[in-house]
Amino acid sequence: MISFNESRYQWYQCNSEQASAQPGVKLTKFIRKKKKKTEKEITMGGSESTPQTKTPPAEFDKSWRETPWDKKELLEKELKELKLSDSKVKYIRILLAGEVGAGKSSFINSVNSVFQRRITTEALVDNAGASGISFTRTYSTYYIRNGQSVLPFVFNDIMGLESGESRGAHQEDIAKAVEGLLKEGHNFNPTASAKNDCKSETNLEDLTNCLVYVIAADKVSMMDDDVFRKMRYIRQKASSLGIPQAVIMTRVDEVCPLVKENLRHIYHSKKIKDKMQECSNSVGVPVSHIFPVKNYHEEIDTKNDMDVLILRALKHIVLTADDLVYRRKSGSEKC
Ligand SMILES: Nc1nc2c(ncn2[C@@H]2O[C@H](COP(=O)(O)OP(=O)(O)OP(=O)(O)O)[C@@H](O)[C@H]2O)c(=O)[nH]1
Ligand SMILES: [Mg+2]
Repeated sequence: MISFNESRYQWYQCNSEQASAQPGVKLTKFIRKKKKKTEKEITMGGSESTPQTKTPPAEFDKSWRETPWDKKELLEKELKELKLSDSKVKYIRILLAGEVGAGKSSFINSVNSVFQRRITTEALVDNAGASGISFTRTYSTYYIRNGQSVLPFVFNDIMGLESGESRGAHQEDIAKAVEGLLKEGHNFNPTASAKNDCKSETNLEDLTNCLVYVIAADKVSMMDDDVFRKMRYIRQKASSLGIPQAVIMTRVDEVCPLVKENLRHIYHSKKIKDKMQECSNSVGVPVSHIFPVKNYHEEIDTKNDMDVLILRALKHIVLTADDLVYRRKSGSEKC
C-alpha cells in the first residue's frame, strides 16, 4: 500500500512533463497552482479519505542554490585562465575515491568532454553496477587538454571501494595516493597493499590537493557501512594533511524524474536535497561542498546545462585546492 505522501509525490512525478517544459518561474507557478489544489482537496476531504495534516511539497518553490545556467563560457574561461598560487606547482591534483560504479571515471570523462566540446572516453567506463567489481584497476593520472596545451589540474582515477577486507581498492593504497606516494600505473590488488609500488618520499607535483568522494545518488541509501568506514579512514588521512574535500553526487537523473526531464530543476528537487544531506551525514562533508552532477553516459553531444553543473563543481574544487597550494607555499617560505 502506498502512503499519502508517496502517492502525492508520484502525482508530482506524473505531472513532471508539464512542469519540466517550463523551468524557473513557470515551474514555481506550476507547483503553487498544484499545491493550492491539493491543499483544497485536503480541507474539503477531497481525493484522499480523511487526511488531517498538510504534507510538505515534494519540490521547493525557489531554487535553493544559485546556478549560472547562462554563464557556461565564463566558467570555462575562468578555469582555462586559472593561475595557481605557487608558480612552482604545475598541476592541481584531484584524487577521486568512491564505491565501485559510482561514476568516478565517468566524471573525468565528463570534465574532459566539457572542455573538448565533444564526448570523450579516455578513462574507461563500464556498467560496473551489474558485476559489482571495479572496472578501473590501475592508478592513473588524467590530463585535460586545452588545444595544444593542458589545463592546470589533473585527476587521479582509482579502483572503487567495496565492502570486505579483500575486496576493492585497499584503503591503505588510497591513503598513500592521498600523500602522493603511490606510483603511477600501480595495479590495485584487493588482497595486498601496494608496499612495492610506493615511493619513499613525495614531491610537490605528486601531492594531492583535493580529495573528491564520488557518490551515486541512487545508491547512497544502499551503501554498505564498510565502504563508509573505508571512506572515513581515507578522510582522516586527508584531514590530517589539511587536504580539502568535496563530494560529487552523480546519477541525479536516476533518482528524480523531474531532474531527468530537465536538469534546471536540480535545486528545486527535494529528493536531490535529501540525497545530498544523506551524503553529508554519511561522509561528514558539509552540504556546501557537495555538488550534484549528471555525467555524460548516453549522450552523443555535450549539453549546456550538464556542462554548467560540472564546471560549477570543478570551479569549487579547483579553487579550494589552490587555497591549499597557497598555504603550502606560505608554510614552506616560513620554514
Ligand atoms: N544515469 C547515469 N549513469 C551514470 C552517471 N555517471 C555514471 N553513470 C554510469 O554508471 C556506470 C559506472 O560508471 P563508472 O564511471 O565506470 O564508475 P566508476 O566509479 O569509475 O566505477 P569503477 O571503476 O568500476 O570503480 C556506467 O555505466 C556509467 O555510464 C550519471 O550521472 N547518470
Ligand atoms: Mg572507474
